[in-house]
Amino acid sequence: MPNCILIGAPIDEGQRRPGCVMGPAAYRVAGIAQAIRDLGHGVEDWGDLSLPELRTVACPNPAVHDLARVIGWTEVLCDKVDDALSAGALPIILGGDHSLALGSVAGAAAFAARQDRPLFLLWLDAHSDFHTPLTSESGNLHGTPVAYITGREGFDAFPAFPAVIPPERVCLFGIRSVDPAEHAALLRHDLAINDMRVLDERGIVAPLREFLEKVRAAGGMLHVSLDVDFLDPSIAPAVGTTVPGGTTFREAHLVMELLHESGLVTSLDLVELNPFLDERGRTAKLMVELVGSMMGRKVFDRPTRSF
Ligand code: 4U7
Ligand code: MN
Ligand code: MN
Ligand code: MN
Repeated sequence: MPNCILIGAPIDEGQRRPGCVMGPAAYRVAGIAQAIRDLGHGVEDWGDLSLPELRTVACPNPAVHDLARVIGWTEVLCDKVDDALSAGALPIILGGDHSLALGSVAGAAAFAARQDRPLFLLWLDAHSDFHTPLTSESGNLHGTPVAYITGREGFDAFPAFPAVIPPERVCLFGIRSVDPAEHAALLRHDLAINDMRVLDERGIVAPLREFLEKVRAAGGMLHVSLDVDFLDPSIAPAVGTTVPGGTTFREAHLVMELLHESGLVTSLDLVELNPFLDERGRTAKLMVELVGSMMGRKVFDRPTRSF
């Protein structure tokens, strides 16, 4: 595994509940850098990003708020994630709400295109985040990144997405809250949809392995976007959009352990942590432990795999 670069993205304009700006600080307090170092990897912390100068922009949907600021974050994140990948590192973006993925995945896509490698996307989330700025009823742009990344229309005010990811390279994993407009659009696009019903029946291992095999066969890069609400709210309360019926502690760790074994992950977002809603830092700590599993921590370390 390459060394990691931490990029703080204190963004909360993609939704309406204050608190996500404290996310990067909470991850640092929870010891994310040391947890990764303890596993034998180098870590550089690039600190927190700040907003560039804003452009004047407009959106026909009056519900959409903070468009110019979200676009500003998108531009700066795209640039920094591309820089971190160009430095040969694995960027870990400390959010911040999920609108940061508009920029982080754009940066990964720009880099992948220059390398002439296909980029794949694993979306660990309770939500499909497949709204466009035109279909969003809440007007919260954290519900839109998957649509931007897959090249849907309605993002005219945004920078053109560098190299659109075909829906076949996207895997939604853990979803259990999909709005009608998203549902209709998902039926018209060929994303892998591993909703909680599917995961209940099949478990997490087979569907995840299927996707990882596709990535490997294509020689692809893999961006993982981990939304706190992927986890069940009983173990991860620090999020504004809790949805019951999420993944358990062990399921989530197993996802991260399988990702480690695959050796395929090239960039990671940690999003939607709202430390103001946390209970004595438990959600921040859990997220850091999950990163540990993705970076190679094992439940029981064996010299060789015997299962
Ligand atoms: B998150 C929602 F209406 N679909 O559009 C919306 F249910 O990044 C939620 O996954 C979006 O947390 C959730 O506002 C965005 C809602
Ligand atoms: Mn740059
Ligand atoms: Mn999300
Ligand atoms: Mn979500």
